[in-house]
This record gives sequence, C-alpha cells and structure tokens, in this order.
Amino acid sequence: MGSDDHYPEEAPAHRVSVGGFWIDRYAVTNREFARFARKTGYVTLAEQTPQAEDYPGADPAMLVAGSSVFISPGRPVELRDAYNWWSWVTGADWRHPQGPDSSIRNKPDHPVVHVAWADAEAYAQWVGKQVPTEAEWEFAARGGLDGAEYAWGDEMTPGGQWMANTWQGAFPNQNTGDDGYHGTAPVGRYRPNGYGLFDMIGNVWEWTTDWYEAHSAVSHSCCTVQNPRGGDRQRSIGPADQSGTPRRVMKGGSHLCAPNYCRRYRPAARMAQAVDTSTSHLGFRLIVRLGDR
Ligand SMILES: [Ca+2]
Ligand SMILES: [Cu+2]
Repeated sequence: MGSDDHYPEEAPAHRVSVGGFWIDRYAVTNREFARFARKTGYVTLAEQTPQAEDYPGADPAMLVAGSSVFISPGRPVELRDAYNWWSWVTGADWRHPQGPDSSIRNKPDHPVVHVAWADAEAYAQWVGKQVPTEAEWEFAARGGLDGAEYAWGDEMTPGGQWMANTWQGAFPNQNTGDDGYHGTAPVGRYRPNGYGLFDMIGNVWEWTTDWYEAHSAVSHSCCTVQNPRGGDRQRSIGPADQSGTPRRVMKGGSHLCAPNYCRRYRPAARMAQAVDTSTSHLGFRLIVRLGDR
C-alpha cells in the first residue's frame, strides 16, 4: 500500500493485509442512485440549504443549496489556486451535474457525482453494502499487480491505448479528450483490471471510510497491519478549516487528473476530502465483507 515514488502523502509504501470482500465492478451509477432516491425519497446534502450554525463565520450568500463544479477557465491560470477552476454552483446536484440547466437524462450509466460522505453511506445502508476502507479499495485497484504504478501495469498507455478516463492536454484550460471523454464517461468503457474491476482509476474519485492522515503520520508497526482503518477523526481536519469538518480519504483520481497538474491516476494516490463536500468528479463504489454474509 502507498508508494515511495510520488507525492509525499503516499509514502512510505508499507505492507497491510485485508480480510476477504466482494467489491462492485463499477462505481454506483446515476440510474442506480435514482432508484434509491425514488424508493426512499432521500435528499442529498447538495440539495439541502446549509444551516448557518454548522458554518460559523460563513458568508450568508454561500448558505444555499449547491455543489462544486469544475469549470474550465479557458486560459492558462495559476495552478496553485484550485478556485481558478472550482466554482460553487447554486442548484448543482446529482441530477444537475453542471448546474440547474444541466441534466443526467443522457447519462444513466455515468457514475453518480455530487454525493457527500453521508449520501454515499445512506445509499450503502439501503443497498446492504459498505463503503470500503482505503486499504480494501487500494488492494482491489491493484488487481493483483503488487507494487505496479498503475492498475494495469507500469506503463500509462500500453501499446498506445488509454486505460482510464483522465485528462490530456494542459490542465485546466486545454482538454483534448484523446481518451474519448472530456468529462465523466459511462462506467465500463475502459478495460478492467486484473480483478475484473472497471474504472478504479480515473473517471471519478471514490470515497473510502478512512480518516485522512499522511501515511507517515499513522503509526506502523514492524509487521503487517491487519485491516487498517486509517487515521484519527480530529487530526483529519484541514489546518485552515474554521468549521472543523473532518476529512476522509478519496481514491482513484478522476477525469480531471492531468500530467501537468495532478498525477493521481494510480492506486497508491490519495486525497483528503471534507465529509460535507460534494463535487462533479467524486462518486463511490461499495463492498460486502466476507464476515457480513
Ligand atoms: Ca478524458
Ligand atoms: Cu487529480
């Protein structure tokens, strides 16, 4: 698990073991999430107006239902400021991934997006499955290739073939779509990994249950760690976050990961995601653990 060759938060590479589990072949799709919403009347976080008491000091103008949408600035911008391409869009939610005027009518098999942590968990509970831990997710993503760079081997495009929906061109203004897709792709359009799993890499990031901490900050014993559950809730809170929102680990990278900006289209890659935050490039898939059946 992890890698010593890339971003610091992935290091050190270390040995863990996970118990047996089944994992979804695909990320949860719009069609599947729509069925859940229809049967239960569930309303996602992005569809609800945030409560002022939950966000002390927040600009009241921000306390409206909405979600974070990637919008290309259409020109080269400073890459250190993600707000150059992330916009808070009022009325963006899983049914309206680009905002109120957009729809999922032609995207039934795309992964559901704009789901916050609680939304993924609510769906999991309804369907009788669980969100994976980071270790379970990463084990599955590696597809049996221990220590390989990618979910399919050590080469990004073996034989010139795109293996996942990522970003080609100079992020965030130039998106050539060489891999066939500019935004999200329907699930299952790229070759599966060694375990028969599709889109573990690219397309959308996926939630895991682990509280985010640098691997180096989580203590490792000399020996193999069994079924690790990640870091500490309190320590997962972002250093500049006044609302004190804890963060979980998301995995797999997305259609926005580009060589010039974010090379996180690898099983070892990881990012922190605040539990109340939903975006246009984050979804989830679920597992069933052996002991639960
Ligand atoms: Ca793409
Ligand atoms: Cu990325």
